[in-house]
Amino acid sequence: MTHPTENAALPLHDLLIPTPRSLTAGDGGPLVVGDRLRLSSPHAGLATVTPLVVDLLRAEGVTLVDAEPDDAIGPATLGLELRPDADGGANRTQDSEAYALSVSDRGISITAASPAGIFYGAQTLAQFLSSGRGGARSIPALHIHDAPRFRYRGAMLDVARHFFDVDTVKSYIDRIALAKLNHLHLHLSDDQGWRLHIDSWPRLTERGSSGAVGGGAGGFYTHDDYREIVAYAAERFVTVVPEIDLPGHTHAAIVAYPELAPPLYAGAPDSAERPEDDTPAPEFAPYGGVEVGFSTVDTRSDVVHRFVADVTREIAALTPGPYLHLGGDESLSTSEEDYLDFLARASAAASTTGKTLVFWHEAGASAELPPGTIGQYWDYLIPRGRSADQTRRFVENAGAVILSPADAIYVDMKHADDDPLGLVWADGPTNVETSYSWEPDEVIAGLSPDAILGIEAPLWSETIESLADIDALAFPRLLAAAEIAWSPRPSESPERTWSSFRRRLVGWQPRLDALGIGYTRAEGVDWS
Ligand code: TNX
Repeated sequence: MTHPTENAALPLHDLLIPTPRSLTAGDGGPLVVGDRLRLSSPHAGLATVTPLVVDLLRAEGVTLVDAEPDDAIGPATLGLELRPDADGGANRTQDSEAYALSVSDRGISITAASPAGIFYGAQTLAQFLSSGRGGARSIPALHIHDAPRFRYRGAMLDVARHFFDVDTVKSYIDRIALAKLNHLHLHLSDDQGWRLHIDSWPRLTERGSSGAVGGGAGGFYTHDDYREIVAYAAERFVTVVPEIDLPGHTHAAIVAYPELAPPLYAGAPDSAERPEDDTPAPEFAPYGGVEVGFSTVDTRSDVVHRFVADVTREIAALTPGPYLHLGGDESLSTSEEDYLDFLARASAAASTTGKTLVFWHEAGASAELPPGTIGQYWDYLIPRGRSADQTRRFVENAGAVILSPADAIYVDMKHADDDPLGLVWADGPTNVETSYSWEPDEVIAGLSPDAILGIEAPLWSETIESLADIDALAFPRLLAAAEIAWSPRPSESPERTWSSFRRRLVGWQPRLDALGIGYTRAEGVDWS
């Protein structure tokens, strides 16, 4: 077997993250790929995905040219084929994302039941091609059958603590799509800023968006900005999950509309006088710190519930995806009684939008969430306190769970003590091995595997302000999360080991470099 030219020592598997369900050698010699491939993509259903495949391969130095029937000699052919029965070797519900990739000395074919599968097959092909960037590369004859383990493979970006503009969010979407992730959760509101314009409550962005951690510039998305993000994501098979965090993490909304605050709201730490009484509504200063748990809306007031109904209605109308995330975490200034009362009323109103609601796991304390509500677990790999009970409640209520164990895949944790970026509260620093070496089925005792919708790697932005900062914290750990989300369980795949993964990260290094992704050279990996 001949190996790709510039990585002669690398076995084929070592170029692939996430590792596929199956990869076997094919018959015959290798395929030598120069700087061109002839594209055959006859199916009308591939019209939107084909340009993305062209872009992906162009980034690896390969130009796709149109197949011409009489062009007998010339570059080999890349055939893209939609076939409804293509199942990627796995007979499961997420088969619409499955694909088969075959390479022989005559050419390459990617077959899938859906455009998403074609896209993932092309992502895998791009990983093979990147090994021989700049020269001829030879790919051994092979067959891959691949399909994801989880339907929900997420990344979260906090655009509230620091704001990231549309182009930066698009770049993050490109990155998550590279790793076959398919959901982008946008944390759109927090104490420091409200980041999505709402027509019915315009001061949310007029007044509530101007701050950021450290007194930074702030910013917000217009409806058109948000639609542009959603559309860009959708083209890459990424569903946007918008989050408005309630009833805590609401100081920016209160800056905009003081009447949302409870009568004795004290304001943010070190930034407001405690008002003497509740009339007239006091003005509150924006908050640029990083403390959590000080804010709450006035949970039983009609104004607040009108606000919740208006905001959720507008966001739902702008969002084609099925989910609407309403936070519910760290409501430390809301009494348990008020919290439960608020959740019941707010979730009932929000569910009239038709969206499936998502909450952080604390909301599982409520017995009155709409059936089917999703819980996002953010406690540790070994649950503490009530977190596992609260998480199981979502499943008992006909819902499911997204796992974001903070001590494993909170990619806002420092990589190492001397990392200039990141936090440490979740048992950090968090090295790549820790991000990689955990099993979703084992986090919450008593959950059936079917109850796990998927996993998500959150990136909170207290310490980051730019795409370079995003890359430095997210990479390489986002790739660890992506492999857990996509690849088979370790018991079903010989490549699902830390020693294989750390080798494969080195195989990805030229690719990350060439794509301009500024990963951290984290400890535990033999970076070249
Ligand atoms: C906890 S996790 C938070 C966020 C912080 C994050 C920092 C969760 C639901 N809430 O408010 O930004 O820690 O890591």
